[in-house]
Amino acid sequence: MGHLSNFLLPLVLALAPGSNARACQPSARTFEAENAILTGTRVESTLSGYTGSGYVAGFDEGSDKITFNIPSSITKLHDLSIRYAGIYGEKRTTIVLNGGDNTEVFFPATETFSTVSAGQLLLKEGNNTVDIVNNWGWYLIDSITIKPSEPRAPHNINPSLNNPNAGVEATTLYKYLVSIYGKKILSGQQDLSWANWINTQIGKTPALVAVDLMDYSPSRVERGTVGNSVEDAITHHNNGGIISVLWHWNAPTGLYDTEERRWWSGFYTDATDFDIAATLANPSGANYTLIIRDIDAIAVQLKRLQSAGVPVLWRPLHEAEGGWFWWGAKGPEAAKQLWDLLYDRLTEYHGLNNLIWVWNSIEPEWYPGDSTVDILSADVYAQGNGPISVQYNQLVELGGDKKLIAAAEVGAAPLPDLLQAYEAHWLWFAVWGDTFINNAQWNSLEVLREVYDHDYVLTLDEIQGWRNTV
Ligand SMILES: *[C@@H]1O[C@H](CO)[C@@H](O)[C@H](O)[C@H]1NC(C)=O
Ligand SMILES: *[C@@H]1O[C@H](CO)[C@@H](O)[C@H](O)[C@H]1NC(C)=O
Ligand SMILES: [Ca+2]
Repeated sequence: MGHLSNFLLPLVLALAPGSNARACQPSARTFEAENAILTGTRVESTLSGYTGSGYVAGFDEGSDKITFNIPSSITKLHDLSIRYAGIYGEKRTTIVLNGGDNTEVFFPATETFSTVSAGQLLLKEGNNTVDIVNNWGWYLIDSITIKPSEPRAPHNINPSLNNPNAGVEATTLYKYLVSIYGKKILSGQQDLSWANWINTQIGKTPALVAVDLMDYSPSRVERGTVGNSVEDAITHHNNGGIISVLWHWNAPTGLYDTEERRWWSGFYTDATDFDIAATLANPSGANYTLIIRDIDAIAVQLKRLQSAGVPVLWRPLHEAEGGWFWWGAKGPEAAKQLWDLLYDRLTEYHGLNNLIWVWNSIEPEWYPGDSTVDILSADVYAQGNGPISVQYNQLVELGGDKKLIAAAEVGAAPLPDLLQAYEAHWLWFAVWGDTFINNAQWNSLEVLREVYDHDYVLTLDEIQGWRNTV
């Protein structure tokens, strides 16, 4: 995990799938802001180009908002767009549905009124409220338009892995994953000990366990760490489970190791002056040699998994675009170059054919490219057990809907009814350990039971036999 952003509040939505499915729905409906309920905001008409009789301004305090009342004849997903003017530069607003579900919408700077697509809203049957709440403020709102969402088009997932020499374990796992994609989600948990904790609490075990190779990083081993996550991975594999591996790569050198920035924080940008861009620019330098040394050390661990017959959903260089880890600190070019180096060294030089390569950033400029990425993913820390559909849809776009998509780290397990309503077809979710999984603010036991007992969610007992996929 890395940086946290939590702006989602708990949401409670009554869902009646399929009810009145044939009832007549209007197509697009526009609601003028100046006719809505205004709280701390006011109608103006100085800037021309608005529709109706004006627009709403005056977003300058935290509680300032516009409330739209929106009736719906059925429970249905809708696309929301907002007509606004961002004449004071780029801004953000918060959209609140029925007093609960919260999403943030970005408003690019504009000189005139223009329309931005603002994600989806699951309107319930009856009356709904949609609030536009201040957030960064200083924007002008003309109107909103909602329209029933089209059903998601069929996915077009690549039938095979990029590595032509991928072993039978990896290719079988990939075929299995493709076969369930869009139909089910794999339950997952960071760390075997927390997967066992879930079993103790609710009697079900996650299908997927994610482990960290952090303590095998040479700059930690030098200081006495002893990794045990490979053993944990083999244990879960032998129980019929699926394994994902990430690597909090402690910088090979340049650790500050001060009171505030200890050596064991050495994967954070602010705990090291190690410069990945300068290192990659000088392949004959000593620091480049250290990078190779570290990759080779991690290859030893991945080979132990290969020897044990464990295919690995391999997710190195996670959250690169956040910049809080040193591999992302020097921008997208260095991160992509390091990804390519890892791919070549592990695949070609070390002959690791048990790896399925999972990329973990959303922004297009960070994407290393289709030929070295098998699966796309994102890490999302937002409370409320929502479907995180905004990030899902961004990843569909990033991969042209040809790549499987995973919620590789979440703070809150997504509620299956919402995943289905939003058609957010995450292949798996994995909740981070400790203060996330064992914390009712993020995941109450009631929610965990609902998730783990749901038909849409695959648990360890339900995936036995995946190795027989043909
Ligand atoms: C919806 O709101 C209208 C008034 O705006 C009210 O007459 C109606 O009863 C409400 N319907 C429901 C289902 O609450
Ligand atoms: C290698 O990295 C360390 C730590 O950032 C730095 O102090 C050193 O100057 C680098 N060496 C070279 C040759 O660039
Ligand atoms: Ca208007």
